[in-house]
Amino acid sequence: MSGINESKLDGNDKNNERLYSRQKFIRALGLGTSATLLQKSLFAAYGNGNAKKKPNILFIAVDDLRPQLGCYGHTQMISPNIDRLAAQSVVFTRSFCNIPVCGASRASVLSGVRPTRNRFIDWYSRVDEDLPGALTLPKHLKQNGYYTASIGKVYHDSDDDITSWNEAPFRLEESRYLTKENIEIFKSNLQAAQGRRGPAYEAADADDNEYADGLYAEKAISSLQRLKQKDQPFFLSVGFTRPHLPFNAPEKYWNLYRREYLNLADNTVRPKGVPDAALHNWSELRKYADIPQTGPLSDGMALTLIHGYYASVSYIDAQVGRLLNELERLNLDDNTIVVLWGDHGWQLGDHGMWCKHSNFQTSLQAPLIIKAPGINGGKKTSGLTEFVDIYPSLCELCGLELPDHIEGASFVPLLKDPNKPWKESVFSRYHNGDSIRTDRYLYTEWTNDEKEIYARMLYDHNSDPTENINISERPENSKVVEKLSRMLREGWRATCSSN
Ligand SMILES: [Ca+2]
Repeated sequence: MSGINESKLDGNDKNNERLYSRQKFIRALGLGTSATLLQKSLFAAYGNGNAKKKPNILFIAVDDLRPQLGCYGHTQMISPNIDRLAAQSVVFTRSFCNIPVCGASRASVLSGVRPTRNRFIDWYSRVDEDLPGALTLPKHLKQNGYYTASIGKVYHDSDDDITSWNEAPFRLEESRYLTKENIEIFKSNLQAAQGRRGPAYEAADADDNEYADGLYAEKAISSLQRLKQKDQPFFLSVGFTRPHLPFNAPEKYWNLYRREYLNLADNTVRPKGVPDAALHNWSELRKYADIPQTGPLSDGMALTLIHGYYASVSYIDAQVGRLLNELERLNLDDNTIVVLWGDHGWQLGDHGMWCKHSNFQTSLQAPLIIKAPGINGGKKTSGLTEFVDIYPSLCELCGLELPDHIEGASFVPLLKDPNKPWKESVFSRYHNGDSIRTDRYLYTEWTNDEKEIYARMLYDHNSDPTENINISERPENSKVVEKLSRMLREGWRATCSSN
C-alpha cells in the first residue's frame, strides 16, 4: 500500500508524511529484515561487553493506571513525582497495551509476545507452558549477568515465571482494609458468596506503609541499597497495586482533591451506533459490597470512585517518589534505566462503563515513561507504540541479543528522536475483538471461531477523540473499513517486517 493511497483513504493529506511504509520503518530502525539480522545488528552495535557497564533497570508497573497524570495533561491530578520522572524521561503519549487484562498484559510485556485467542484470561499462569523455552525478559537479563528481583504485583501471581528471579518474589495481601467496619464487611461478604469483595474504596487515617504499596516501596528502597553493593547490574521490578480496586488509600491522599471540583466523565452514555459486543456490565466492580448488582451508579458513587481513583494515583505517585529519591541518594540514577508503565487503561464512567476489559481507547491506552542514560529527558513522543515493544527496547538499551520469539520492535530510535516517523499501526485484542490503532483511527472487529466478522466499530480520532460515534457502518467509510480490516488480518508482521 503506497503512501498516496493511504492518504486518500485516510483523507488526511497533512498527515501524509507521518504515514510510514514497511520498508521505511525497517530502514529507520537501521535493522535487517529478519530476526537473525536484527540480532546480529544489535549485537554488533553493542558487543558482548562487560556486564558491569550495563545500566541497571528499575521497572515500575502500576496496576490499572490510565494516563491520568499531570504529565499527560491532566492538570487536576496531583502526581508531582511521576511528573518529575517525566521531566527526565521520554513520555509516550500514544502507547497501547496489547491486551487490557492484568495478568495477560503482564505476561505479554514480560514474554515479548502478543495475545491470541488462546493466550488470554489465564495466560498469566502459563508463560512457560505456552511458550516452551522462550526467554522471558527477567530470565534473559538474568542469563546475561543481571541480578533480578520482583517486588509486588509484577506478574499476576508471584509464582509465575519463578525461575527468572535471583530471589523469591516479595508479595503481600494487597486488598487489605484498615477500618474495623470495612474489615467486617469484607469478611461477611466473603462468607456470603465466593468472589464477593469488601467495599470498593477506603479512606483510612493511615500511614503509607499500612497498605501494601507503601511496604513495597519500603522493600524496594532496602533492595536498592543492597543491590548497589553487588558486582552486577540489577533489574528491580516493582509492581504497585493501586489504582486497581479497591481504592484503598490513606486519607491524606483523598484530601488532596476537593470533591466539589471533581467531574464525571464527559461521555457517560454508550457511543452512538456501538455494537453490544463492545460493552460490558463491569462485573469486576459489581463484586464489591457497596456497588449495585445491576444498573448505573448514582452520580454520588461515581464521583466517590473517581475521587478514590485519583487518591490512589497520588498515593502511588508518592511511593514512586520514594524510589526515585533513594535512587538519587545512592547515586544510582545516572546509570539506571527507569521504566514506568500501567498494565492497561481504565474506564472511569466513560461510555457508561467502569473497569478495563474493552476495545475502547480508554482500556487500551496506558502510560509509558522511560528515562535512560544518554537519552534527553523532558520530551514527549506521539509515535504509536505497543507494550510488546518494551522487551526489545530494553534489550537494545542494555546491549543484549534479541531472542527469536520476540514479536515487538525496539522503540529506542524514538527515545533518541521523539518526532521520528514511526509505526503505521499497533494492535490490541480483547476476547473476540481485534483492534488496530493507526494515526487517525481505532478500528475493532469481532470474529467467531470461523473467523467470520459479527460486529465492528470505528472511531475517527481527528473528529471524535473520546470515541462517541461508531462510524464503521457509514457507506462513506467502507474503503477505510476495508483497508483497516485487511491490515488487521495481515497483522503486526506486515507492519514490522519488509515485504
Ligand atoms: Ca491491571
